[in-house]
Amino acid sequence: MSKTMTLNEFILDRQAEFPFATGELTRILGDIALASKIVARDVRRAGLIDNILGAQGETNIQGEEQQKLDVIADNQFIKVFKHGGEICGIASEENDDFVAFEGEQAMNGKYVVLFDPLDGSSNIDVNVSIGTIFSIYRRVSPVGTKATLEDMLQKGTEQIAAGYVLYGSSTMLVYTTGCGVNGFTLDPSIGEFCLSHPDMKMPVDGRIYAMNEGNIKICEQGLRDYISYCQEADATPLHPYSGRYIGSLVADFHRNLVKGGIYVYPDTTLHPEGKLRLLYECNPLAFIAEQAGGQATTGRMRVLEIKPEKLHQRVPYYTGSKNMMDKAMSLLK
Ligand code: AHM
Ligand code: MG
Repeated sequence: MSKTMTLNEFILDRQAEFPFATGELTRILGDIALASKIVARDVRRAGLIDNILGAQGETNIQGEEQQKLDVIADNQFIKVFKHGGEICGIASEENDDFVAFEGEQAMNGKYVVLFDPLDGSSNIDVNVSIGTIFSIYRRVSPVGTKATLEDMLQKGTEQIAAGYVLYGSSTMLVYTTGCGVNGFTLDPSIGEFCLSHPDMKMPVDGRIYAMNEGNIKICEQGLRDYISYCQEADATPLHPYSGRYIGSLVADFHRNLVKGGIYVYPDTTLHPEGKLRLLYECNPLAFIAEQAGGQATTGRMRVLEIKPEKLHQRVPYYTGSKNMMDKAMSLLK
């Protein structure tokens, strides 16, 4: 039987692949794993504990109703990052502005983390999979000063590492540092993430499409044509494709990463810029998709090459298996 490899052991083993191998990234990933274990524990017991389920009673800057678990997860990640010492600032879906950490140790931190603490909020109360998405950048402002907006508004191509945690039937952490994608499953009996999905590759083809088809009449004709193509009975031996839409980006993305598929959240007349946020939803998953052999675009351009203009910028989003993406892009053009 092969030896179980924990996330910590794996990160230490791979530390040399990281361009600035000083141990800091190792500690940041360790912090993310720690915070996500605490969030996973809260998610697992959500229905049993008072004051965890339901709406917080506030809306975030994007006008979306915050759930209590959104806020609990956000606070948990910020707490861990603040105490870690490697990070000079963060930006998250739940905070209107970015947060520059105070204090000498934090200002000497070389990294920023952008994250969506609990993605798929509408699924929290109904016991459906949700996730955390994160993206790590090296700061562009001088070390020893406070983090700036410019540290946050970097192109996705500048990501040092990115990943997600899926709170599903098991809890999984999947990440990349630009040298492939690896997945770890939380073994609750020992409280450790263990390597379960080494060197993940997104199948080149697939037969699953994920889109909120309630939006089909308010999206562009090219996408309507693509969805019709997915539904054709005999266009290829894989047809008709299966429609699967969980409504939690992390869960839909993870399924497509494992089985092959395409995920689409387009611009619509309701969401003219798209719905998903570039910095802490689209970019991290685009980095993982590309590292696994898949693609991620806005329908017009590669997501990772967009120069962000604002923290909560939205973009149309298409990501998935290479051949499915090629077909979709050809119809959009
Ligand atoms: P959230 O971060 O507020 O949860 O919003 C993002 C979510 C994605 O996880 C999901 O794919 C999408 O919004 C679902 O939107 P819709 O309900 O419009 O289909
Ligand atoms: Mg989200």
